[in-house]
This record gives sequence, C-alpha cells and structure tokens, in this order.
Amino acid sequence: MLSTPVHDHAEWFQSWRMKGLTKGRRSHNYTYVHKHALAMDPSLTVQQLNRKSIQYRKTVLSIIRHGGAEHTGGSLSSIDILNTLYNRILRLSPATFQGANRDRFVQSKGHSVEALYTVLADRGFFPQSELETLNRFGSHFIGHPTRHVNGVEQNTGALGHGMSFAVGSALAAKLDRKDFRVFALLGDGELAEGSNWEAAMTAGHYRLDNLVVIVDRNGLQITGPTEEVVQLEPLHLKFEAFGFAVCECDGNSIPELLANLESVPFAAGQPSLLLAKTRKGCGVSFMENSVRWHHRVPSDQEFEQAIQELEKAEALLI
Ligand SMILES: Cc1ncc(C[n+]2csc(CCOP(=O)(O)OP(=O)(O)O)c2C)c(N)n1
Ligand SMILES: [Mg+2]
Repeated sequence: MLSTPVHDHAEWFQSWRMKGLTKGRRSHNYTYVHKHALAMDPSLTVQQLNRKSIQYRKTVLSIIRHGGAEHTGGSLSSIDILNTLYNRILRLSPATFQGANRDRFVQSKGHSVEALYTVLADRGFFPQSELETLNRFGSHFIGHPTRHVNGVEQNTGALGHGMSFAVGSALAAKLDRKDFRVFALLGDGELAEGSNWEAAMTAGHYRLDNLVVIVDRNGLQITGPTEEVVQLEPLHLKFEAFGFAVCECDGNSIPELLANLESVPFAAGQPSLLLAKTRKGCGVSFMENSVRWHHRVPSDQEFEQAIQELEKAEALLI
C-alpha cells in the first residue's frame, strides 16, 4: 500500500503538485490488470473476458480499499456488463472518443464509478496508475463520474438523469442522420426516480431503436430490497408499456450478455431494454446479495479473503 494516509490531503497534494499526478509515486501491487487493451478486440474469447472480470473485481476492491470509500456492491454487480460493453460491443476507443460517430455510454448509476474507472483504465483511456488517486484531494478521480476523466461521457451520480441524457443523444443521432448507438446503465433502485419514466416515455414516442437501456437488476437499493423500498415489478411490463422491446438475462454471465447485446435493437423501431439480473457484490461470497456492502470498505482481513476467493476462481478458469 502507499505510505500516504488517505486523509493527509495537504501533504499528498503538495507531493502531487511537485511530482505530477502519478509520476514518482511508489509502485505497489494494487491493480491486477496487467495489459491495456487499446482498441475493442472482437476476437477476445468468453474465457478471456471471464478472466478480465475477475481481474477487474480485484482492482475495484483494491482501489476502494486504497481510496477509503465508495460503492462496493454495485460496482461488483455491474462489472460483467461493463466488461462486455467496453471489450466487445461499444464502437468506441480512446482514439475515437472525441469522434462524432462514436457509440455513447452513459453510466447513470454513477456511484458504481470504481467499476467504470477500472474498465476505462484497462481500455487505455488513461494510465492504470491514475487509479491510485481515487478520492485524493485534487484528483479528477472522485466518487462519481465527471467529464474531467477521459472516457466519461456524462457527469452522473445524482440518480435519475442518465436516461434523459441518453434519450437526448439518441434523438440527436436520428435528427443528424448518424448511426451511433447510445447505451445507458441504470440501477434498479434508481428507477424510483420519476425522471426515468419521463425519459422512457419519450424514447418510446420517438421510436429510438438506437437506444439501449440496461438495468442492473440486483434487487437491492441503498437501504434494502427494491421491492420493499419502492416496488418495481412487473418491470418488464412497465417498460413494454412505454414502448420498449424488453429482454432479460443473467447480468453476471458474459455469454448471456454477449448474446443479448450483440442483437440490439431487440425490435426495429423500438428502444431496447435489457433487464440484467445480477448479484450485488458478485464474486465475493460474503458481499453477495448483502445490502451492508452497498458502500462498505473492506477491512484488511475482508480484503485478503475477497482476493483469495477471486484468485481461486481465476485458477479454476480453463
Ligand atoms: C437523486 C439521488 N438520490 C439519492 C442518492 C443516494 N444513493 C446513492 S446509491 C443509491 C441506491 C441506488 O440503488 P441502485 O440504483 O439499485 O444501485 P445499485 O444497487 O446498483 O448499487 C442511492 C439512493 C443519489 N445518489 N441520487
Ligand atoms: Mg440495485
């Protein structure tokens, strides 16, 4: 671990100014993704993607522990979705990120930013070493996505805004006769925000078949099960009523995610909605399906146990 305490802001900021954001920092083994994939690689196999998911999970836990805060459960639930999108689906790379015809990805559940940062680093949007500045005073890597970080399409974190932004972008593509697609990732608890339904109604009205909304359906909110906080079911019928073509899959299964996301739009002339059934905290036994891990930081012992479990899972990959 780094020697600088998380809250020693003044000292750290001074050294950051002196050395540049990351140059000269002590190197240590807190990230587990060893190679940057600079362009989307359609030849990546399911097995390679499965391995990436495990490596991503280890990195997510490491940067959360090092940063001393953030959202553990929701980052782990959505990592397979981000892995599939960024490595196989999105027509997007660091080289094309400013291009008008790039696919757009909006992470509306902005609190799961550690998952997004981890995947963006692996895809080469910024050096892996910058992840270690998470939550440090003066760093752009704060607890919710901002456009100061290369690769982030939209500032998010106040829940309920991402789908509206995505609908606007998809509508702009139609008006400008461009063929990019817009993907948005939402939390299921986030759907309690009424603004989502206004956006959904608009997407249906304009028949935005270049829009793909993915709901990370892990069943948990910040304080408990979604069905107890604000009932969502029957969710697929609600989206269908708003004009979406709806599919469901295991959102922690790379093959199922690939099969669905490679077949968008699910129906011509309709926006697509993928209900990705995930496990909050996926990959670590004692974090799975536990509301306690919404934004808990692992202790040293919990961290070691989690890494051991993930390494065991990695060793079992053929
Ligand atoms: C407008 C708004 N209200 C409240 C919050 C606080 N908040 C952060 S995460 C969260 C729960 C979100 O649950 P869900 O969308 O299911 O996320 P996930 O389970 O994927 O972590 C809440 C209420 C917020 N970020 N924005
Ligand atoms: Mg949830």
